[in-house]
Amino acid sequence: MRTPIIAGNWKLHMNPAQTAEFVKNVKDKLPDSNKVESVIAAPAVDLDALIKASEGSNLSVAAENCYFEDEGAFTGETSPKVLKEMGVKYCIIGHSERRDYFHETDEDINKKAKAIFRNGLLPIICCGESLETREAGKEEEFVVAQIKKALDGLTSEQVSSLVIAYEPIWAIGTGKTATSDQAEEMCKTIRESIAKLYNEETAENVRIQYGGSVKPANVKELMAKPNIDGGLVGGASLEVESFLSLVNYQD
Ligand code: G2H
Repeated sequence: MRTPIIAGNWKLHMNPAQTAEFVKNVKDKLPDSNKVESVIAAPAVDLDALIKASEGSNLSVAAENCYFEDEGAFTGETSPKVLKEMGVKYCIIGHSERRDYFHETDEDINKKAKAIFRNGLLPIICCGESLETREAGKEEEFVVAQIKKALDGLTSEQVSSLVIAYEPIWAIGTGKTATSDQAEEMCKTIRESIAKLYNEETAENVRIQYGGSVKPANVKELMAKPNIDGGLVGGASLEVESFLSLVNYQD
């Protein structure tokens, strides 16, 4: 049985004081972590505040990005080794905003995935097609190729423990959600591709989130789909009440 995982992705929002206040308001209202894993991914500058504020709660902490080297002359980068030392559990990689604005390639994402595992963190690997690719009917081959490249060289044990977030680019921050059937169809395709690359057991273990305008009004319908194990939520994770309704979607 896969534990559902709802992760807020704060992107470039919030400061340390707002982070501490947010966590203070949600920490006692989160679901049992065996029922639903609640995660917040915050900007690197807020992680210390997030970790301190969430101590002793059911909240898991994620970074939004890291570099693939642990240390060295890489001005401005974030070390996965230090993220681990700080108490971070997950690190998002390959978000379409990073692929697009910061020119991250599938190879970078694969190197980051390996660096994340080397340091005892877990990756949340994002994938997803543009509107152009979907309109050309090539979305499945595009996403499967992204997954294949991101996972290259990882063991089945590692793949079993990671999270994949399917985020069609045309549904991000646009208010346009993929229908729950479109989301389910791609999450199923991703799972089948992992069964082919690895085996059935690995495919059954890996958790696959949908992301792109997830909100309290659509979370239940998405989460009812058999291959959708969670949500990666941007805009709707920034308000306390909204975040709480997302993580408590089962109530
Ligand atoms: C997609 C998502 C979070 P939003 O980027 O990763 O953002 O929920 O605002 O579409």
